Amino acid sequence: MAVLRYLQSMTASHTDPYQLARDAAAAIAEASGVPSHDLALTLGSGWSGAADLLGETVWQADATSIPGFRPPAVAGHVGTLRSIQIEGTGARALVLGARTHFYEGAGVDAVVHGVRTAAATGARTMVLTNGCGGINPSWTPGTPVLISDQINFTGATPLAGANFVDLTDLYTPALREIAREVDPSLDEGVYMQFSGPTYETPAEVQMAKTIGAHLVGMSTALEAIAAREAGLDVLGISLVTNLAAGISGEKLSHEEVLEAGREAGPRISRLLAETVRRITAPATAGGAA
Ligand code: 8IG
Repeated sequence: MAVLRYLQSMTASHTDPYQLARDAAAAIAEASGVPSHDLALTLGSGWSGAADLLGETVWQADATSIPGFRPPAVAGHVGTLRSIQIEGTGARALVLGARTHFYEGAGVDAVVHGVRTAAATGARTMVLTNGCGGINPSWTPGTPVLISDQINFTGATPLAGANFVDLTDLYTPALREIAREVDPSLDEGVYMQFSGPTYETPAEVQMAKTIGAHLVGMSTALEAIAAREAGLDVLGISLVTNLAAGISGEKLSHEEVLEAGREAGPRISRLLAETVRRITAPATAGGAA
């Protein structure tokens, strides 16, 4: 019987994605010496430099050393996990430099493993960043845009069963407010996640525009759903690295994406660092209890 129970427990941790996330969180706590985290960030295309401005890195490791994390498939993504002590507030941030994309074909649970792990470390807030295509022609490459809402066009979901999660305020309004205090010039837009790995056709971009999207990308929407399921507040910020196909007449290239990220790096790093500092600042006396 003991052997049977052992085999069942092994099977459970290998098939239950929530258990795998708890195992990953325990491994992070053990390896880092940081028992819990307050906030987590996923750094997408163009955003990897932002971690350095957040505060002191107290631990970092190759993500593949932690259960459930896969090596990154995209040039420009860094497969590193970091625990950072936020400058000024002392809060603990878990930085996920590795993202598994839906187009890798590893399944939705692999895509949202980082978010579920963040929740299991104790994080209450998930900051999701990405590089994406912009539909609004005034958003030149290198423009950061707050995500106000999303359209999940992947045909997939991280949830299973009769789990009717409300997504009315998926991207927490109070967090968007804080980001706009840091940079009042920030625009907002609806992010539409396509499956990828192709960029859209111009006709698909026109469809996206017609149904209410302003940003098109290959990440974030599935992760935001998993974050909300876990009860996390969500902040999403896109870096428009290219105009979506057919908007400018130019062809899209991954090189262009990397270049826009490099140029916008300092500005978006400061935006992210200051926003996270304010999110994690303790409430001032006289403020909300
Ligand atoms: I960076 O134009 C980046 N990622 N779907 N479309 C989609 N994903 C993207 C794009 C884009 N640019």
